[in-house]
Amino acid sequence: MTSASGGETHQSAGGEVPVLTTRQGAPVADDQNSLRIGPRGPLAMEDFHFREKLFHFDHERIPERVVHARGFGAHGHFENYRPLTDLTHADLFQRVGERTPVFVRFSTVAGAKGSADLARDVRGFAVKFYTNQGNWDLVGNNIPVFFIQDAIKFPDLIHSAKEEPDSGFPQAQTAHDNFWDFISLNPESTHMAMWIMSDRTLPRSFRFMEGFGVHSFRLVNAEGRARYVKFHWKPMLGLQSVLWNEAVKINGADPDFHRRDLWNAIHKGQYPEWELGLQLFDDDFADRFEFDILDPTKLIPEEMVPIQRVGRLKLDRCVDNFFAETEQVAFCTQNIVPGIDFTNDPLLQGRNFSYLDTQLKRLGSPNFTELPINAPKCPFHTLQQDGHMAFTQPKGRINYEPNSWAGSQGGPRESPETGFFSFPAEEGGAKRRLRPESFADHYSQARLFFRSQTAVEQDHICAAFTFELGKVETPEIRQRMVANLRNVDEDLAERVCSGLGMESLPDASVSAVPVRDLPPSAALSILKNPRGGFKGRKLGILVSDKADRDLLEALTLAADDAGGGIELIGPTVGGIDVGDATRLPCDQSLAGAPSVLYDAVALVIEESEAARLAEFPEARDFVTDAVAHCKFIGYGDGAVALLQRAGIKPEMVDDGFMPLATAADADKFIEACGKLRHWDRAPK
Ligand code: HDE
Repeated sequence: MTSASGGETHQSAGGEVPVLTTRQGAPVADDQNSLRIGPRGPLAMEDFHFREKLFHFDHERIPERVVHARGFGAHGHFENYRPLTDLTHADLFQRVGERTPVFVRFSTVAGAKGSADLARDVRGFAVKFYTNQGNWDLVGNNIPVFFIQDAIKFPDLIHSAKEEPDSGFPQAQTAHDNFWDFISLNPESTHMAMWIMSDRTLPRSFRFMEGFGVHSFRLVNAEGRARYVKFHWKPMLGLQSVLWNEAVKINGADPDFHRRDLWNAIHKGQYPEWELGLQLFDDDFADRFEFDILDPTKLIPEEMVPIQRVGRLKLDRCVDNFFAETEQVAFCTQNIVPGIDFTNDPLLQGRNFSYLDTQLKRLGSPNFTELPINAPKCPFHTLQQDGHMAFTQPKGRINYEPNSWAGSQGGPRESPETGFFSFPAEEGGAKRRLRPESFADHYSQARLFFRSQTAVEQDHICAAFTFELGKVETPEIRQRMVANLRNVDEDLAERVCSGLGMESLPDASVSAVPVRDLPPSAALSILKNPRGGFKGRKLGILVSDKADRDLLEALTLAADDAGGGIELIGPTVGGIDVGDATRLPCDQSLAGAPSVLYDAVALVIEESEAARLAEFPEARDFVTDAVAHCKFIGYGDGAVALLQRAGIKPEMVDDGFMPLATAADADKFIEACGKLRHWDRAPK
């Protein structure tokens, strides 16, 4: 490294360090200074290195996705538990233990590429399987139903959810007039509205959420027999969400909370896994079922059609380059393989147009399929040619068929044996614009969802509606939404009505068909399905100088044994003095690590240091937030001064507070943390 006449830094190539070149390969002598006439004179136009560098920089951006712009991806594989030959001839499902490479991209829907991760929003869960018979894209969400019943309404839905066009805000939020105006005028959205106001839209991490293909698809076996299927992803670590108050604070403390979580987990070898579940049914069931299986605003309760778990998805490799992989990956619902087929779900049919179309806008050329992240990993041969950015260089004269040339000279040919055949469903009827009557029940499953939740979850739904509608400035929209909620559940409507300070409950809106009481489905609740255990979770330990080193080691060991991890949070990131020759380094400083970033917290602080720390608002917030968010709190003797100064009175110390002195206490504490939250503390 040298410093030149202007004091700028120069670092030179040599040994293993390659020479910097232009895109044309010409070596560059000086990358710090542009070519100029005289030391303080104008720049020379002939500076090809400067021009090329700026030109390329000016064109670095491509249009972000019109929806799902904010996302994060990783590589992995899918492994079969058993052959599914009876159900499908899809090559990827034929052999037990076979692994198919996958790329998965998780996303939020409404926010821009740079928006925060913890927006209250649906999460995308898009999986590209690179199978031996081509790419299969299962482009799903973390919610099993959708807002609308016809793809023609998608632009309206998304326009209403995104920033309002005049002001350009709010960003990544549905808490505004346009969105609730649209939802309240489209009763078909009510079921989805219940889901988005639930904790499902505040996942603790991508690793702790379910995925759903949403639509009914078909599986077709070698004999041509078809069954309907709904695809599910079940997280091996169980479901977990954060509280709204946490989400708001996480967005400030770490807007990359979800992508950092996935990146760190994979780098640490804690590879996230999901099981693929199939809900299989036939025409008989479809005819008997009280809703239309083509209606994407409806689900089939697991209690009615149980889920068969057929394989496991594991993500074990982060991308090398975010742009090349995560940004350029192009999922298309039309990417399907022999043995799997579409149904007439009108949303799916519309999506099959939109995804291919959008890739051309985003990636700029029909050759986006040649990008490494999008290209199949099996051999592929088409007669398509040319276009912007054609990277392959096909040989030979054949670009059409049929043709007269024999053998390989004649190029690729169709294959009736292995090729894709569409399921020969009989179709007919008058050509009309209409909504089928079988799609008309918009409230019964919304009620089913609400009544399947625990009291805590119902509280969160009521609070979310109250918050979101509280941001709506037009009283008529608030009233219309509450009128719709009366068809879902009277108690819900009353609570939202009173939360909004409305003078009286509006009349219930008119429902197209009578609303039914359906048996609750426990599978729809997060809290009724606890997985238990601290695996994959993180303990934040607030420490000070003279902290009990043995206790810290015991906590670290217990968290490790449970498959979780810890971070030490010190007054400074430089570390703490624990009486050894070397300082114990910390992972975070208190100012940058509020307790919202952790699943549970421990306070391992020496007494006099606790009194000193307690003077800092960050330390008091660390405690009061952990209490408010129903977290398990372990505390050593010394920490009592901080608890007191944070306003924790002795009568507030419930079973979620656990004294820590010995290694056995540490084990007991981590075991309790496996319950994730001490819900008894939640305000009633
Ligand atoms: Fe999408 N959706 N969508 N969507 N969607 C896109 O395609 C669209 C829908 C989903 O990580 C776009 O490549 C229409 C349902 C995910 O790259 C676009 C309709 C479900 C992703 C598009 C829907 C989804 C997208 C924008 C109504 C769950 C991100 C960028 C008929 C089953 C994929 C892009 C990724 C992305 C259109 C509804 C999931 C514009 C027209 C239902 C996970 O093509």
